[in-house]
Amino acid sequence: MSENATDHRSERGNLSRRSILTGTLAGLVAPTAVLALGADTAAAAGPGAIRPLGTTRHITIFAEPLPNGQYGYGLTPGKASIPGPLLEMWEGDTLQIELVNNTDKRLSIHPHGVDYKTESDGSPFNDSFNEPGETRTYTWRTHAPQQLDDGHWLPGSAGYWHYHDHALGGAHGTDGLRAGLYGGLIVRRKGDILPDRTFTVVFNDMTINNKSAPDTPMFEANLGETVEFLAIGHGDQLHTFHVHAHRWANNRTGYLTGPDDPSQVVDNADLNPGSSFGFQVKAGQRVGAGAWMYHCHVQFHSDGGMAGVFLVRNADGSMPDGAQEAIDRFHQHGTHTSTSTSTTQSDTGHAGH
Ligand SMILES: [Cu+2]
Repeated sequence: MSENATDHRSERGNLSRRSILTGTLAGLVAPTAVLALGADTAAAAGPGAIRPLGTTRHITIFAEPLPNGQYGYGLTPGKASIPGPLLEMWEGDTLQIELVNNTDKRLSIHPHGVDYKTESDGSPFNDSFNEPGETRTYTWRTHAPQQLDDGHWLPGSAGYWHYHDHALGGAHGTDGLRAGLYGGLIVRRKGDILPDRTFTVVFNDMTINNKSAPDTPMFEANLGETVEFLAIGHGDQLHTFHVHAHRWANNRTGYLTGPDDPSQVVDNADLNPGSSFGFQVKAGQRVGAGAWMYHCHVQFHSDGGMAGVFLVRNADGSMPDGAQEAIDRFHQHGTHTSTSTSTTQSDTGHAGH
């Protein structure tokens, strides 16, 4: 599996054992509390109700320097990654993040989509950041949808969100973002389908997860598995996110609620800086196992290295016919097919044309 993929399968089939924070955080959460929370959260969404329900959890995140001038967040010292760890919450949860700054730079962590006070904003503007070597706690809260007395609904926190530095190098964390200080944040609603695997895909400037083809992450799943993509945009470029042979509803979950659900079905969506979305698909459904491409559909971006492989293995995990050959071609040729003079051909980390 790619380092940017989160494998949920070991938790599947016994949802009471599934932790809301995946991977190495699993042991931090009382599983029964997660399920009880979901029930209480739904019950709280009555007219006018604002009930502070949910589990408060504490995690520690380490911001660390990486090779080549990059930086990353990690859950364990020495294990920082780009993107940082996928964080998951249920609506109603509170997350207290102790951010340890193991760098010699000022930095922070700033979330999208959740509730926080100015001191947890993560911006120098609000004097909310870690000095070099400093440890600081940031608190993120979430809430369920709320019905108003007039019958309208205010949104809950559920969504495909993200977090990032907002202080390295300036007021907006521009240097930190460029260097890799970002990650995915998913807030789920009670009843949401839990995927087998989650892939965090960040279009950051002209890279995917700070890598260029053919070094971009290869996301792997087995035929028929429920795969979740969390797509995030950063940097100075406008992007579009496209996956071959798979499509989703352009709404909160990617699923339709019924045959008459008017949500637009897409296989390509805007992924501009600061925005994010997510969806789930059944890997290879109706199209079969194989090496499928995902890429930015701005042509000089895909030609410039913003492409990768979504490998759908056979249901038993074996390689589908032709998949290895496709992957080999991807590695030999990268994604370069254009000779246009407008194509950016920096070739950083690229194989030959
Ligand atoms: Cu692009």
